[in-house]
Amino acid sequence: EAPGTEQELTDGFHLVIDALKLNGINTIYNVPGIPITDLGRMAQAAGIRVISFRHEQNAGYAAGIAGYLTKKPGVCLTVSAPGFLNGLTALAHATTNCYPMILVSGSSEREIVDLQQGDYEEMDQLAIAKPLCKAAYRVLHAQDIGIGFARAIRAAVSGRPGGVYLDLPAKLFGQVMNAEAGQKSLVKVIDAAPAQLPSPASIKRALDVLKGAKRPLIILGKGAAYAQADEEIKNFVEKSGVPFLPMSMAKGLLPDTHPQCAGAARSTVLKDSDVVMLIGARLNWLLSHGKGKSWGEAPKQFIQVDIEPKEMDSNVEIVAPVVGDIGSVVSAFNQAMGSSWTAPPSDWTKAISTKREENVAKMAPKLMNNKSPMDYHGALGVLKNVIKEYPEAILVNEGANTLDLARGVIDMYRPRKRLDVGTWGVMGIGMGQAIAAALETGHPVLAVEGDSAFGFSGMEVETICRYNLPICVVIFNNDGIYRGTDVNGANDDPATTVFVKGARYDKMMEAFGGVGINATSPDELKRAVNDAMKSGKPTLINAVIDPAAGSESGRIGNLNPQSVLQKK
Ligand code: OXT
Ligand code: ADP
Ligand code: MG
Repeated sequence: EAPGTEQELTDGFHLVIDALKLNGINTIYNVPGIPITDLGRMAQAAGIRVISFRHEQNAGYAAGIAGYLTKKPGVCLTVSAPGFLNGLTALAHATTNCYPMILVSGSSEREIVDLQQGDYEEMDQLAIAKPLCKAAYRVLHAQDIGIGFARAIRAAVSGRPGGVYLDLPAKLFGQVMNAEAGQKSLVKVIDAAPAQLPSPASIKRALDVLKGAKRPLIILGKGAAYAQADEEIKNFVEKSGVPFLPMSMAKGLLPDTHPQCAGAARSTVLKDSDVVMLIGARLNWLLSHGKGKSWGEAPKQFIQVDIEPKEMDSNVEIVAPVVGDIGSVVSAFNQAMGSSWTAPPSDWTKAISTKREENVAKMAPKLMNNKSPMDYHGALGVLKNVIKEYPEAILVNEGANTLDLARGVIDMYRPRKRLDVGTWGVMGIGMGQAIAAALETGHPVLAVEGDSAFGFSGMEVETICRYNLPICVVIFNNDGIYRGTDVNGANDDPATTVFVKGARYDKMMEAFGGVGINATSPDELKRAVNDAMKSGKPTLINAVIDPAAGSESGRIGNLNPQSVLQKK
């Protein structure tokens, strides 16, 4: 270049950062390394919050749940091949759960990868990611970074949200271009998740079916929580007078203590309802595919509200499909219902309250038991009261018995406060989700973890301490998976489902400067959790649970295949 004609330059690193900032993405969940270490440093210097994890899967689960909580794509940044693969489970999980997320991964050079010449961490990442996410893109030229991010953001949040893969080869970061042209190449995505209005005919059809019901039921799923149409949904449910059943992560959309909540009468409402309106919930395994024993004998009509047209008739006939975004659909319902809507017959609502009161009364004494070592109910009785006292706190929950019993016992009062294993029932979401929940919401987090579940992401307690996050992890330590009592009759190896007996997970937290407590009774547990909620200090409580207290696979033992040959 001739002297005196130097132009201002930018490069791939800076264009990536500028593209994120322009689109209001202010947090990156990552694990550094070649070729993205400097990208993280520069992003941090440019005011983006860069949260470094110990394993990419946890960073990915953090990004996914950040997307669920904010309706903006959560961004996870990983290194090539192994880092990418570690993040990929979380990307697939986000897609399965309809969480908007972008996995941005550095990759090695196309020329070498495509000839399979053995580059550093060589892998054809784009091809591998494609079947596991909603969309996958690669950017080869600095001037395409803006478009690449725009496509990724739009794909993640529009329609049914999901995971998107964005492949950035190492060479891209160092490519330079004219700074002004670079700025012009960036795209601020306009109306990334456009409203999708339902057709008036579908609204009328749905309300007509609901009106004709003698025993109606509304099932709220995590799509309804994601939609952030909390007031509209509450108005609709209350105006209709129809009992509602919240799916696990929809708990708290309306309080579990709401008079119309049928959570504690689940079997009854599934069996005996005649019309079921699904709002942001799929008829997958969690709802026994809408058929079979748990749905009873009586004929049933389904109404389904979903943004994804292909979801209709996926398992059973949907007599009134309503395709649209939940906010628009529910407000259309509210308008079309007018001021006079007849509540469902009172014999139906009374039958439900009776069942509900029965179940609640059956559970109440179990929650008071003060045994040591604790059983699940004794320990959960304490945690139920903690969430009642701190309804703003976010509950993260995984395990088998620890998951299923906590779901039933702990009432939720506010939307999007319960974050759990989701559609796959996956272990390992715990610490990643807890960290993102604390960072994205600023509220304290209570993570209730089976000892096995915790093990999948346990190293992130260091991350919790490093960022000094208000997270209280309670480990239900029953010495194993489902139970700690299995024995191996064949040789000296431990049984396949048990861990070191009497392990002290609290010491792990102390190793990094957090508070570690060993709690052997409900009273000790109560004191420790209350201290943690008050202080906001990173805390891990090893709650000693009777190893014999759990049951195989919690509440889904029926899904285990049986051997005809095995002698019992
Ligand atoms: O109406 P009825 O009478 O039927 O009563 C119902 C409600 O009405 C009533 N109820 C109430 N009563 C009173 N008061 C209140 N408030 C109340 N609320 C409800 O209670 C009953 C039950 O209600 P519920 O729970 O709503 O209904 P139900 O029938 O259970 O619902 C069905 C389902 C399917 C919707 C529900 O069960 C559900 O959502 N289940 C999710 C299950 C799940 O996802 N489990 C996780 C996977 S298990 C297994 O795969 C595990 N693994 C393997 C593995 C995994 N998962 N991932 C990876 C990456 N690798 C491996 C492993 C390793 S679990 C696991 C570790 C386990 O060990 P841990 O140490 O972590 O945990 P522990 O078991 O504690 O040791
Ligand atoms: P749950 O596990 O709670 O039953 P699912 O994950 O099975 O919930 O279902 C969530 C559903 O919500 C998905 O089918 C998804 O397409 C839908 N969904 C997500 N966001 C919206 C939205 N804003 N409007 C309408 N439907 C949505
Ligand atoms: Mg356990």
